Amino acid sequence: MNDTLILGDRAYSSWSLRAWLLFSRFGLPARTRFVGFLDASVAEQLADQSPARTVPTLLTGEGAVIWDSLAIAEGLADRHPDAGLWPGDPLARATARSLAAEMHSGFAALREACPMNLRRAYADVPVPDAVAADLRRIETIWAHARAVCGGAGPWLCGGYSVADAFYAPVAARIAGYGLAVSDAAAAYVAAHLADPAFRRWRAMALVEGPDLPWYAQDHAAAPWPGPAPEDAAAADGPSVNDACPYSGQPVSHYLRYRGRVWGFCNAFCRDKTAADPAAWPAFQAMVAAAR
Ligand SMILES: N[C@@H](CCC(=O)N[C@@H](CS)C(=O)NCC(=O)O)C(=O)O
Repeated sequence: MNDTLILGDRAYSSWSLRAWLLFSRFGLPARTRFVGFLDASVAEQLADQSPARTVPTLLTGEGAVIWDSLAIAEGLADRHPDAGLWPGDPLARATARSLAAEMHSGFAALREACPMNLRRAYADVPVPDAVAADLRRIETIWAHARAVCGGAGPWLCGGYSVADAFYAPVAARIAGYGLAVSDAAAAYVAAHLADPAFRRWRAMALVEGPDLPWYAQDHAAAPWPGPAPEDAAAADGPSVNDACPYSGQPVSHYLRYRGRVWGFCNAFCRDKTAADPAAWPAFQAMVAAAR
């Protein structure tokens, strides 16, 4: 379909994460282009794509500019009707749409007090009443969705849907700021932290892009509450493999993992893998095949 998805800094851009998850989770191809929040205003960096002025923005192969995350979700669902972005069942679909719409327009207190930062986690974070009210509302609507259409898996409306992509950054905030929620909500947060697509985005966020000073918080530091990554570290070659597991290009950068050295075509491919080796299916398939 020749789509280009324009995104912001991975560690901080919660709306970008939502749109990227839609492509990644539903196996939809797109080129990615990034704006840097330190470089200039997002609007200036998108001047060639007016009227877009925020990320994510999707440039479709058909020539449309879609400059809003919910419109991107609806556009993808229209153009990929068999991909399952929204649940097939009408009741579950209506519930998922309500959830995504409320996220898109709501939870201002939580978003203001706890901006997403995938590079940090905090303890003893004070919770103003307005943030507590947002959390209770989130628990209520998550519990409702799980009760009416949750099914056997961990997601809100049956299989992973747009609703889950929209709440992934909320889960990251609850986890990163150590916010107390019900056991059921905590289980849903944990499902996001363990989700390989979410972990791939976070692994890339950890290794690329500047720390933005205006997101710094005074809270005490805490360990990231998601699954601990396996050990892996930059190493010298040669490697078991000659071709990068992602690009197929000749290897030039190396990583020691499970006692062997693996090669990649550039530093970013190596470093994103080192940040969370289990999250990368192509790398894991290569390791498994080399046994
Ligand atoms: N309603 C938009 C919000 C997008 C948004 O606010 N994106 C932020 C980054 S997470 C942005 O581009 N901010 C730059 C600005 O507002 O100038 C959506 O759903 O996509």
